[in-house]
Amino acid sequence: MDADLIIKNIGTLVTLKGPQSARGGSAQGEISVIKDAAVAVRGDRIIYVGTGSLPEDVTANDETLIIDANGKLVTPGLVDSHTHLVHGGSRENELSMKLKGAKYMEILSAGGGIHSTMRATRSMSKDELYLQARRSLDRMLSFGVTTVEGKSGYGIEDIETELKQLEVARRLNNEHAVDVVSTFMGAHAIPLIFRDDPEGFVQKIIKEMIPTVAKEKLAKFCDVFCEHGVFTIDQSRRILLEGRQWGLKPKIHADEIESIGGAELAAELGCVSADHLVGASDEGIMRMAESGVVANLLPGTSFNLQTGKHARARFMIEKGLPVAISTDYNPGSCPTENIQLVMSFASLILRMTPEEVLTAVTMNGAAALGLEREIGSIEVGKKADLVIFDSTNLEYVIYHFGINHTDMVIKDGRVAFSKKDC
Ligand code: IZC
Ligand code: ZN
Repeated sequence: MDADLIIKNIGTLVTLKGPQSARGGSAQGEISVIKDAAVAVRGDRIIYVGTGSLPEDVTANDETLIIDANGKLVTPGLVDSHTHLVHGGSRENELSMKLKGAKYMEILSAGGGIHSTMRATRSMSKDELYLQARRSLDRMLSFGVTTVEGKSGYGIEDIETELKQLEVARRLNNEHAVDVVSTFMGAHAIPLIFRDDPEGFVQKIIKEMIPTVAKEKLAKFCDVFCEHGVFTIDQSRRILLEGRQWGLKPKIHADEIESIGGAELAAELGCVSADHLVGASDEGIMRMAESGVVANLLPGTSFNLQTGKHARARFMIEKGLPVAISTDYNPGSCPTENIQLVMSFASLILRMTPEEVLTAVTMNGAAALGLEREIGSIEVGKKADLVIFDSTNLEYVIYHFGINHTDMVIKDGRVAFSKKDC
């Protein structure tokens, strides 16, 4: 069979070959490496992965694009499985407030934080939001990201703005090389006008917002900010159960700031992922491992919040809980699209090995989006999403932090980013 694309002369190919499911425990560190490798692609699918000499049935013709990796590192395309991609404005004004000691939740309860992004997002047109998010998506792609999750949640009680965000995400998914998977997160903050009636807002989410989003087929997941001062365990449960009735799979922002039993709720509901988990209890972590929930950790956020508290990745991995890592890109608690920086944080702050980190941003990130059969590893039949790094080894990418190591990104079998074009 003629290949459309062949990458030859790969020094180190990290395939992540193995079961088509999230990897926990010691499997999180087993990444399956082939030295002196080649990959062949037809259409958007991988048709050969192995040593440099292609088998006889994989052939090239005049049209085949042959890329010489020059002995460098190739990995699966990276998956950023938790972001607030589509939003208006930015919140650099919070930096000086933070330096004076203001806490994230204090800024939020004073009507800033998420509320200020909500005002900015409401005031922008779809086209303006699209252009702002597209710049971020271009940056993510340049860092090696080929699939990204993006949440609504800056319309909050204003359903028009929620729909606007999700429609922008859908347009990006259609028009940009990077795949954008959408999550409805109306339950992102208690709107100021519902301050004295949070239950009224929960009812609005359940009765109006979830049905509308589901009928318009604008989201795959439903997410809730389950946190002291935002949505309680009981409210989160009811919202996520209603979402599930409508076909939206549950995700949860759990125990980010305080330990209130979010991890336990994630296990009870069988959430696809529970995210943050800085304060997750031992019991919650063990129950999540038993229920097949992916722990999606966001060390860029705990770094930026500067609370000195971080998710217990080592304990989670020891207990067999698969760990994913994401940027949490958002204008408040983690204003960066740089997943490679966050990978370094995962290693330096959460003490994950480079191999565990790579699994976290490929196969486990894919599983956090329910896409483990399509993406996340370099195997025959899977999508041809690949990154060529300007390094001969994985350790170097994690160790030399804060810069962009990407040479080239292949998305759906095509060159979507090349450093030499920059
Ligand atoms: O805009 O602050 N944590 N939601 C929950 C966020 C951070 C996004 C924001
Ligand atoms: Zn978030």
